[in-house]
Amino acid sequence: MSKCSSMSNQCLINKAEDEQIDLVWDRYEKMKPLCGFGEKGICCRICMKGPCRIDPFGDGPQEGICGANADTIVARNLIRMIASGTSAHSLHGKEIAKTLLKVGRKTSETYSIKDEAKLKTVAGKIGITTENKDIYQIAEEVAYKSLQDYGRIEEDACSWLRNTVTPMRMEKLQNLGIAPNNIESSVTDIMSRTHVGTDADPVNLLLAGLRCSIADYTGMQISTNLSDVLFGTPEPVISEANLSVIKEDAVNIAVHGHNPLLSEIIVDVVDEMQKEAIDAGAKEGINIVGVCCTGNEVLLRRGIPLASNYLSQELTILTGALDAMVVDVQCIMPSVSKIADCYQTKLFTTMPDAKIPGAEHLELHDADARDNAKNIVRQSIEAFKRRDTSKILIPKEKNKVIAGFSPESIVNLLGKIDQEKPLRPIIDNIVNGNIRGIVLFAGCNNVKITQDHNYITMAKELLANDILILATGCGAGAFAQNSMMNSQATTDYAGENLKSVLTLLGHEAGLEAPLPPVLHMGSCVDNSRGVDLAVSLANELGVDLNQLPLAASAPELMSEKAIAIGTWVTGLGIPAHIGLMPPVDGSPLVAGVLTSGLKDITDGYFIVEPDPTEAATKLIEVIEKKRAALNIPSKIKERV
Ligand code: BF8
Ligand code: SF4
Repeated sequence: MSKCSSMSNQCLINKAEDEQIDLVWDRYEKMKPLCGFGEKGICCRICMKGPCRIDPFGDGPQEGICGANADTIVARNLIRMIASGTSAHSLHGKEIAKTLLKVGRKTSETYSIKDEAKLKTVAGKIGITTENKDIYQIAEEVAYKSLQDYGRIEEDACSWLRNTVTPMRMEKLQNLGIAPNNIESSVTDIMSRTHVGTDADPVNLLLAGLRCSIADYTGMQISTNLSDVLFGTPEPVISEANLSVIKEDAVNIAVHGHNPLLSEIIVDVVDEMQKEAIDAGAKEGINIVGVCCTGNEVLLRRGIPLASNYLSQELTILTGALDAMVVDVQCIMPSVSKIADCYQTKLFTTMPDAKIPGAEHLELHDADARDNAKNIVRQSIEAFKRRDTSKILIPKEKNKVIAGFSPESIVNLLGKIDQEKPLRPIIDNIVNGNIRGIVLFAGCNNVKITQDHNYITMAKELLANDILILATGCGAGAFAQNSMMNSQATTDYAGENLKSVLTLLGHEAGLEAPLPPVLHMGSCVDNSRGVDLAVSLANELGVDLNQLPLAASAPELMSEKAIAIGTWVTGLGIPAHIGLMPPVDGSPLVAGVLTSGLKDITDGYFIVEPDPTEAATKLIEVIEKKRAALNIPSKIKERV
């Protein structure tokens, strides 16, 4: 199996081999064979009577020491993953909300409100009136009410859930008892009920997981919307992607992780410090590049080029030209510390809950965020001076990217065609079959799959079948790195009907070129943007989310956050394809609930399909069935 789909990245993998540096792929090989009990989810180390494991072949123990069977153990393990994913996304949102609260109270020395219009829209969404209130008061109230979603006592559902899904979906979630009133208690609930000797009913456990995943969705809404208020709502922006965005003649600083609170400030201070870098010999000054979701955040809002998604993060350092990597939280391989040591690269950690041995820790506080950012940039300039130029190897392959497709920007764009009903052109084209459906690609890379391969294979198939693609997280990174987010990609990959729509929309919107066939919506928390768009379409048509010709896919998922996202996608009634079996097939019952039983409860379900071509075929079938149920014509049938 090749390691990554990019030939130019392969040269860095070879370089690592020459320099005897282990990368993620090498550590994976050394780890084989992976633990079969772990892969099936049937090991339990919840209490110290164990660890216990269930024999998947039926010869050995079928119960843990306490009597828990495979169904209980698998369900408990799975929902603990959901709880962890929910914590990660939600805490991100909480940090942003706390920052907005400071801004509203005029106690922030660093941050301000960049999008007042969005603040007012958001206020309306969560039931806050704006008349006769100044912008600070609105910000304070919005932040306060958002923070209440983390700890409310009242039994009614979270504010950020109530008005962000369709009314029908809300009713369904409430009737099922899975509309959370409190994000953090949905996590605590899981940790409590999975304690030894508590909930042993796999279905009851899974329902708690489903409820927690809806809390995950709620936290994402907070993260995305309040980040837009503080840092601006993305508009289409042209940039580049791939490791080639690292420049030999610049001081290169990678921002990596998820939370935009620090990366935004670094981008801000760079302008003031360009001269220092040039004086140090960096002809092109300071060059900020993005990695993972922090990379997506600054790409969408600031046009910062994206160097890498998850799996090739180590390769950014292997170029020998990365002078600093600044990380915040989540999806940072601890290995970057050791690899940075082989080069001049400085590694900075910035969050109290995410330290890495070997890194310099410069904590982000509102009062000194700018000073810390300058300190980081200054140390990066010093690192640039220490570079060993003989070790530099930067791949050449560069890809143009058009990013920044927030629902607001899509509405603005389409408003140029129909100001009264901006979504009409999309709806009309879905109804007439020019756009047969929409698939949202999300999630990670996984070392078990050739990097980006599943994304690209599936997308080509779906686009050829006139299915529009939205993308977030490392999925978006995969498409950006593989030239699928520009106008040329529409010419190259879109089916004739989709191509004509994207060309027409692009021209009518004044772009003088087709819209890209894969729309970059942002980081993983920005999956909420995909829901916003879908909810607007559903509300316009007067249907629920499960009725739309929609699906989601995480073909290379890896993290617990991806499990949480996949689960809420199904909770919202949308089929979710995953390209790897999560650790659940030690329990046919749990696997069965996820892949079919859920359908009767939420209308959503998981499709597990490792083969990307098969997966695309299955998603096309799903979309055709939804079209048939809505009674809108099927171009497939017409063609046959
Ligand atoms: O939150 S897609 S590898 S970077 S978990 Fe992580 Fe997965 Fe990437 Fe963004 Ni999302
Ligand atoms: Fe074993 Fe039960 Fe303890 Fe798990 S909770 S480790 S199954 S005894």
